[in-house]
Amino acid sequence: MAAAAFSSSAPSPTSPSRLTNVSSSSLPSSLSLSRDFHKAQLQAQFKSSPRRNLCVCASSLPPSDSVVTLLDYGAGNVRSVRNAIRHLGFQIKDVQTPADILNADRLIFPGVGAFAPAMDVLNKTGMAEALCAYIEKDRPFLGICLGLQLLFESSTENGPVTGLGLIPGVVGKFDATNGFRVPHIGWDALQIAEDSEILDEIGNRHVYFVHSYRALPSEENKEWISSTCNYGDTFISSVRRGNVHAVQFHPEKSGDVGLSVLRRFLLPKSFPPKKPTDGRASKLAKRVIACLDVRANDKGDLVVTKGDQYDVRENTEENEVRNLGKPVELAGQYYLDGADEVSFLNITGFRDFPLGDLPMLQVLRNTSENVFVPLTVGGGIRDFTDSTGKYYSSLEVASEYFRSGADKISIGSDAVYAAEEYLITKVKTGKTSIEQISRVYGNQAVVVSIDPRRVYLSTPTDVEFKAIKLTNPGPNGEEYAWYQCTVSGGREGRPIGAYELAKAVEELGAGEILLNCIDCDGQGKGFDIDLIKLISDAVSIPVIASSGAGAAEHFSEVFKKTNASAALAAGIFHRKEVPVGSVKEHLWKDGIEVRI
Ligand code: 1PR
Repeated sequence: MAAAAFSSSAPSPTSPSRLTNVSSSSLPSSLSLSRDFHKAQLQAQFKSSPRRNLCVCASSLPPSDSVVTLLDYGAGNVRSVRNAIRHLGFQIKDVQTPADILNADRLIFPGVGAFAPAMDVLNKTGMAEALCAYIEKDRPFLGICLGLQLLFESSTENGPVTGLGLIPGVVGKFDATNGFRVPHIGWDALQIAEDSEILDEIGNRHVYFVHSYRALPSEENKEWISSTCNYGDTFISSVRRGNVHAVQFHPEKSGDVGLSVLRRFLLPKSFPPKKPTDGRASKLAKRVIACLDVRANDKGDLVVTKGDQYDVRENTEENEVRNLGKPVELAGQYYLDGADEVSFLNITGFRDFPLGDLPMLQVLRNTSENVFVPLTVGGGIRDFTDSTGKYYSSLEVASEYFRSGADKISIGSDAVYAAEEYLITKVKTGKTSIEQISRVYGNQAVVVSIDPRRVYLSTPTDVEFKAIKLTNPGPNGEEYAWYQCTVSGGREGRPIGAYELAKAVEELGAGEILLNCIDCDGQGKGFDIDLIKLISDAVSIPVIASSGAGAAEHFSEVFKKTNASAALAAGIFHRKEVPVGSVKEHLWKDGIEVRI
């Protein structure tokens, strides 16, 4: 979860003083809930909420079999959960008052963001009390991600911060010292207890996690545990007691397996107790990501394009932008083909104002209706002042992307400027886009996309940046190179190396690195193993290898020779040379765990 700059001393909702006495007119609408949340997040300090002496009374609204009540406090991308619920044929009723919680027939709580501001909103709005009352009555409940963590007594996330206190235990951060990368991002395997019910179709198949904090099993909470997952240590991946369920993974992002979890929660009586399963998941899978470089062509249509070393124009007299298809259609196809994630890079975002790019936001909205794996979007994420003089922070730009369906945002040029300044001043100002966005949405939501170019050297001491000995010497027999970062889609080289940049952005709060290589882009000759090894050994956050894939073997090579957590490709998928499924089959046969 997010590393937000808050701490809390909110009263324990399990204490007798937590019962509320609120008239519904004094309670905020979902809109003001959302506003409250953002205010809470953006305030420099978290103040403890006043103790309440309130009583929430349930009214007797008629139940409806096709309505799901959703508790969305406006902290991030709940669009995917909404889309998944609608995809399964249900309507959504948003919680606006605590009474809506108490009146729910089934309640889904997709916790998003950081623990402290979430608890702050729940306490301030009386939702905490209503949630506890609802759960204590064994009403149908499904918490997702932070929606699981908040059920515990407390969290160390910028805390200690008091939670709802329904499950014994403290939520703590993963230990990154034992070689496991934090955040825990990707598709992992579960060890499922006998009577898990909503997990019955998962079996040995992977589900998607993205978090830095987790709860550990103990004697005190063992009766709650319905599954565990092993990532460095064994943590609680789901809990269940009666009709109350919560999962640390994201069912709405776990493809058809994840949809089965939601379906079984929503329609518990419609399924046989256990279905046979055919998966073979045993640990965190290496991810295969399909990337769509998107831009407007000369006619103004948004198209998927693909460059050769970042040149996306055809080598013809017209010199038009290469057009490889429509973004929403291609993304949908890659989802069906088994891509573990889909990335959209708005490659001209650096010169346009992304919030003015409504087609791109629409692409995200439409894609997220049918694609139930994580979506990343990049391009143009930075502070911006428009032609009327109105200022938008990078956080506002990113928020719009999240609201439109993105799970992660990717920062390119702006990360380079931020890292350059940080390396000079050694001061974290809290104002860079990386810091602003990771503070509110968590570092797992912030990818930094690096666009380096090889600069050959005769000796490694020729530059002040990290240089490495090359496996294959340069065109003039040079044995060394450094990797110079660029901005504006490779158009401008900057005085910083990929190594220095990667380490700086990790310190600033990036949760993942998308590592391109301009020399290899579109060449189909394989990934730059030297570069990917250099960077994936230098940082402890996940690294996505990118640029140069031309065959399934290139994916095995990068996973065998480097510590990359994922590999991304564009051209071979767009040109249908090697489908995603064949890449994964190949990896599996080669002994590399992937989600099949
Ligand atoms: O600088 O924050 O606005 O972000 C711009 C984003 O757009 C960056 O992530 C940058 O990588 C990307 N970008 C800018 N110009 C181009 C271009 O191609 N002219 N695309 C571009 C970069 C690189 C990869 C590509 C892989 C795999 N694309 O994402 O998909 O190299 O390709 P391959 O498998 O065909 O070899 P900002």
